[in-house]
Amino acid sequence: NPMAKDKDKNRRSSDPASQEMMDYSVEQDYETAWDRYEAQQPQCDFGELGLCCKNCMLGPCRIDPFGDGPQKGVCGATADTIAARNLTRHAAVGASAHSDHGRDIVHTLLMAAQGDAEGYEIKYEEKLEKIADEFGIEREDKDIDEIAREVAEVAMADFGRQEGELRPAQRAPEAVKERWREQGVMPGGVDKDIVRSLHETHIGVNSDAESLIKTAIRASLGDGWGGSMYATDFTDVLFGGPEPIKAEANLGVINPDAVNVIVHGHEPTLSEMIVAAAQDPDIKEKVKEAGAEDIQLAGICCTANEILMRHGIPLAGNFLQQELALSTGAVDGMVVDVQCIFPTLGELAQCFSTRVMSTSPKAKFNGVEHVEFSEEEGLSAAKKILENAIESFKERNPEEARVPEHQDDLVAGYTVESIFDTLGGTYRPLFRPLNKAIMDGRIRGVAGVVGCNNVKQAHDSGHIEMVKELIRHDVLVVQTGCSAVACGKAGLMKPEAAMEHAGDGLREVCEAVGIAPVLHVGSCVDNSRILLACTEMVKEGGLGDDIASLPVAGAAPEWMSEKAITIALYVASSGIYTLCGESFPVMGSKKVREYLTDGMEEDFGGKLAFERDPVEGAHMMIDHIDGKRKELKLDDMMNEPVERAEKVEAAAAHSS
Ligand code: SF4
Ligand code: MSK
Repeated sequence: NPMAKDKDKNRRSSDPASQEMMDYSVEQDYETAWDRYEAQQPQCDFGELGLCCKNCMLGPCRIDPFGDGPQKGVCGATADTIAARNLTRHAAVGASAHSDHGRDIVHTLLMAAQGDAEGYEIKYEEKLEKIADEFGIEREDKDIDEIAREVAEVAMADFGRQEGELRPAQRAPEAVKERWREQGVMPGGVDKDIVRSLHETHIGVNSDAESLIKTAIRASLGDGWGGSMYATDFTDVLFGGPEPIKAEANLGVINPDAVNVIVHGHEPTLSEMIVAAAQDPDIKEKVKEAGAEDIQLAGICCTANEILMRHGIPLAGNFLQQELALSTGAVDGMVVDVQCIFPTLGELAQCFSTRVMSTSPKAKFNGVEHVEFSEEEGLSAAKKILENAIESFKERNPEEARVPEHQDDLVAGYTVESIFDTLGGTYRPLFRPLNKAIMDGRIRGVAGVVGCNNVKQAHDSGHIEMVKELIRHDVLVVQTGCSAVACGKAGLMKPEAAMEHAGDGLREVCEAVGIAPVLHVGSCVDNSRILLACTEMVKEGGLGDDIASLPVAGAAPEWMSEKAITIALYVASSGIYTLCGESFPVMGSKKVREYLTDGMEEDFGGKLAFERDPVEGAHMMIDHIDGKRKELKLDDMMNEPVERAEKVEAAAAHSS
């Protein structure tokens, strides 16, 4: 691997703030993920190819990819069975992480409705009422808390559903649902489909690779159109629907003169309370007494995206910057909940006065103090966390603080609802302007570029290079997760980016409506917003009656987590071509590889592709988008802008 044994900071990250902190970390002897990656070389090829199995104690077994050694495990499982079973387990874990997060949000809504959750209230009544109507819940003569309670109970039952089809999955276009039913993957209970995936991978259960992959797809769809969708919906209901909002991104947002508190992880139930507690007069007074200028909140990973979208709280960075943020020595408190948190943070924090605080009973860390968070006492826990950070500020040695100056501006907060307003104007809440811009060729298509950072690539470069190439070719980009953070830091999420980077057609649209060519649509669970935006594009008409007929594509250029496997599976099986920058750990099985990258398209309308080079990957997506335009007979609109304008005019004259 070209990244192994390579301390060259430019090859480790393309982000200037991270490069600076990497140099500093080397100088100070602070360990980072890049060092540990280097120490892990060479990594196990059997694992990478998906050819090792330790599902029972007849093993562990491994299959020789070259055919000279064993081709079957002790039980007789082949490379196809082992790779498919491993994939199914990964997808089940990814789905469980997102969906357990979704369950927690539903639970918070239920507690808020019952008046049992301190500091929580229903902020987006219109959305709640819309969901109630969709679920067939009678609203007459009921107050908002009563409606919320009934909606939350119905949603909670979907997690444990034993019969029938998952409720939010009914939002998908008819053609998509038909396909899911035909393929036997229409999701039922969120939990049930995850449990079934695990059962099927036990020794001696399912050994048919294609059938196992479909089981993985069913559990993944239950995440994308279930657990994650509930997380997004009810986060909006509880904390408000995001609207476009300006903010800043990168380690430079850490303010050496303030009490710096970083929230890191995924669940907004805690971070929202931290935002509220930071406004508390008592806390403000304590900050003043400690001699700090203010309290500076910032975020890392998806929790960052959640509070950015609703409050404009700046982004400190993405996944691979969590240790670099601590290395500044200017972070007084880092609050973590679940997912994507390095177990090393407690150890690193010992070099400073920084207090890292875990909050979830599901995620405790060695050397990290635990401040248990519960919805019943959410605000009190948040205040305690801030008080701890204020105490650490008093102990901070300003001489040792090193904050890189880099940061950039961005606009975040786009949702299915707020894109309506931005693209159509409030007077015309439709996806018509977007579909029309695609039909007349000003926008070639739409790409969702999402996912993590991975030390196997130069941090952020996969996201930034791919996105630049896409917008240069008039593809509007929507982003979530750490990918969104990467492009926000690189200045691609501000309207001026259209002038500098977008193709003529896309620039024209961006300038007309005042948007950036790259739109921040939220956290990892908010990929469900992208599924619903595609559904709205189908509903709007003119681009076919199926998500699979839209000129759209998805990508996760630097993915690393099991959640990303789940996301890729539910996006592709919803009908979207999905490009992954790192391959799935299944390449040792020809059958699994070929099904995912080819056969799947016939069954689901979408498929996966694997390509590490981000520019090459962008062109594979553009080719796919162009293919869809051709099927829709829109291909001749994508010409030089002048020629295209003439064609659009001629077409308009013809139709009138
Ligand atoms: Fe080996 Fe089969 Fe057991 Fe896996 S399930 S460890 S292949 S014997
Ligand atoms: S946080 S899952 S590293 S996107 Fe959602 Fe980032 Fe990937 Fe975690």
